[in-house]
Amino acid sequence: MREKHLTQSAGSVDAASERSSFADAVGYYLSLQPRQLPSRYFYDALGSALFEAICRLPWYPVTRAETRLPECHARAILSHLDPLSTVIELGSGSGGKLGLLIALGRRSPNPLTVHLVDVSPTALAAASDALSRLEATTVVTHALRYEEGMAQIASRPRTSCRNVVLFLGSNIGNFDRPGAAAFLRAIGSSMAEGDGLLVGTDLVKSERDLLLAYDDPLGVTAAFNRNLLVRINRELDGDFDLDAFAHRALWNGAESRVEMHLVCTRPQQVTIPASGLDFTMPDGESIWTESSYKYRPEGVAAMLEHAGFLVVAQWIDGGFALTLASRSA
Ligand code: AVJ
Repeated sequence: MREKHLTQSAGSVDAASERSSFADAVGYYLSLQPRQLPSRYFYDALGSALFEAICRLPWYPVTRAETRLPECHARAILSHLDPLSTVIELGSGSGGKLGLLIALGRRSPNPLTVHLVDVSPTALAAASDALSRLEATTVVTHALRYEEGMAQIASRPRTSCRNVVLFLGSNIGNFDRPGAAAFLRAIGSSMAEGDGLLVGTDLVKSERDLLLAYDDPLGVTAAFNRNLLVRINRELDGDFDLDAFAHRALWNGAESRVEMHLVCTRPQQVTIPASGLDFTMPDGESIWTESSYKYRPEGVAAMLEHAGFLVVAQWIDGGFALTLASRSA
């Protein structure tokens, strides 16, 4: 039997205001010392495709670990959330992990509404396509940043059944520690008592393995990183000399994070008219493009409890942790 496919698109930012906020952010962050760019801008159509390729690399274990966890524990995870009516996934990417969780873990085919919040329209299209094939499932997409998406979802009427918020793929790793704590609190404030939060975190492991994951021998991560400059050149009329930037990944043990940088290897003048920028970059100066924080299992639990959650269960596999918490009273 063929099921009904239900998908709606609830919100997105229009292209002109998207471009102008990108231009402003680039102007602001590239003027800081050290120069920076926010990692959320990696995900244009090409960047999203490169990220999907990263997820298939043998050196990037995050996605495989996080696919195995719901494969093994989907029933256990969802049994804590019965009766579930609404799933909200922040940073859904292509939606594969959520699809597995629902397909394997759902006991009764009660109608389920799935809200997907992601800045990448390409990723949302793939995810809603995959998820709307599930039985009795309505998919609503929000092409917005996490906070805006959460606010839009919270403004809708809710049922008395349970909601669960999924924050998988180690997406929380892009926040620094205080930022992650504040973000979890903000999510908690839009949840009702008994609602669930499932968080995926990459764990601290050997420096060698961490660096291989972020500086792979095929150069896919390097392309993903440099694509940010490609995007600035294309969308904001920038003139970065792409050949003159080297990809660098490093482990910052004191901060417990992998950092990605783009190091200038030939002195150059950079102009980005849409951002009001005109500056020189000497040989060796770098642009810091991403931080990916790594956790210890007990650190995740402490952070959640501190943000007003009760930890229900934690599953660990392949250097990765999935932690289920519920909103405390
Ligand atoms: C999507 C933020 C979880 O930090 O591992 C992958 C992005 N950057 N390779 C991560 C990423 C370089 C990824 N997150």
